[in-house]
Amino acid sequence: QKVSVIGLGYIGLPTAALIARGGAQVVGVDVSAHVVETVNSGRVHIEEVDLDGLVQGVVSRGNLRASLEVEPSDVFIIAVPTPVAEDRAPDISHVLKAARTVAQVLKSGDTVILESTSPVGTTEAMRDLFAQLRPDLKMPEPGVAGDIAIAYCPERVLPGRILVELIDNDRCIGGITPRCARKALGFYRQFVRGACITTSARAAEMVKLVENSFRDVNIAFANELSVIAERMDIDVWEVIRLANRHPRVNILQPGPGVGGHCIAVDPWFIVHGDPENSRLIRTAREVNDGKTDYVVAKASDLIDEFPGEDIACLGLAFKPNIDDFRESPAVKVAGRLAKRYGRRIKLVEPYAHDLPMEFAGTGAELIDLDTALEQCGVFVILVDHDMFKSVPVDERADKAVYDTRGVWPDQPRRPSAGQTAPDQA
Ligand code: SAJ
Repeated sequence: QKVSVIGLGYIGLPTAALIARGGAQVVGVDVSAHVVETVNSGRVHIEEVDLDGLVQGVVSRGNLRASLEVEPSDVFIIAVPTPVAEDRAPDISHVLKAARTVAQVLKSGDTVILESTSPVGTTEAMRDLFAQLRPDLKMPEPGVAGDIAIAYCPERVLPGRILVELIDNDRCIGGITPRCARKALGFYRQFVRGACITTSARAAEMVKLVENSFRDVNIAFANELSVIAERMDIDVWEVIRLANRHPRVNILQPGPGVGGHCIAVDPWFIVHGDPENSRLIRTAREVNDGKTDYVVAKASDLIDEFPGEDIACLGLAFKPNIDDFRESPAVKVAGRLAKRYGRRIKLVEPYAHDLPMEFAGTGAELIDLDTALEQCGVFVILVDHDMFKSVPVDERADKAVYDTRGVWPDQPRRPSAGQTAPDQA
């Protein structure tokens, strides 16, 4: 069996490597010569737990190689980016471009699976494109077997756990026809341990969008609560902890906004598909994006109470304990503070080797946590890395802290410059 994976990104490369480990001949196709060279030399261009060893193994055994060109295969998996444009419209141009290259080498008996997060109707659009480019092939239709099988099968893996979740998670497999779904099911069965459940391509497309929108709406609820509680002078973390003792309540955690490239993006695909009826989903997006502006304003208020003191921004990653800074609200907040306060801003990020480009020319610098505790009087906590949780209260009792993640719940309030501490009065 020969499998081609188009797009060697965060999903495509781990998927290609896993299938190769199962013994198939896998060709990973990418538009970047750098990516192709890196993979062919047995190395990886992305950070993911255990991926480097896996890729090195399958490349050295000859089961995986990378190429700039699509080759004839039995199965094609398309895993290319589907970003949103400025106007929030989904951009499926990379999917259609990949489908065009696949169309050139398609033959009877092949299976084409789209894995990219896509607006509802994209898999059908892909079928129409194949029909147009390859009139010699019979397309699958209700009641017609067709010469090829076309399916949509979203991934739902969590960065940092991709290799485990690719195998263990349940998969939802949407066929253009039930027969197509069964063909794709046979393929995934070879390496997925989770349940594989078949449905239509349109339903499967919507399932992926709905999963991430569900999370976005629930995070928005927590973020809205955090603002309300702050105005009421109530500790939101305590409220959430206590409310979650109810057997049917499970409130998520507030933060400085929602990062990553899925949860903050996918809900727009639904909103774009039916703007009139997606009021809650749209509002959740606005609440989560608005939380980032709110945090910048609140942090600035605190900083202005302590003129002349250095400010430590703790964390830049988009979530705890990972080294992924893409679409990170922490980078947005710290970046805006750095533009405003310049060299007073010190960044503490144990997972960063260099300063992200957002900080170029601002004078902000990376320092370690111990130095920050020695030098900085104001702390803005943006990411709940385990390392930050380890600072005991006596090491930070004299700091002014704005904690967006509830990392230091026992932090005493520091009186503003000019005010006297109660115990010194
Ligand atoms: N976040 C909060 N509060 C929370 C939980 C998360 O503020 O209580 C924030 C995080 O800090 C982060 C953002 O949300 O900035 C997203 O993080 P995440 O851990 O919720 O999700 P991702 O983006 O790493 O991965 C998501 C997952 N989807 C769901 O959990 C429904 C993953 O399963 C998907 O495969 C992935 O999106 C994707 O590729 O679509």
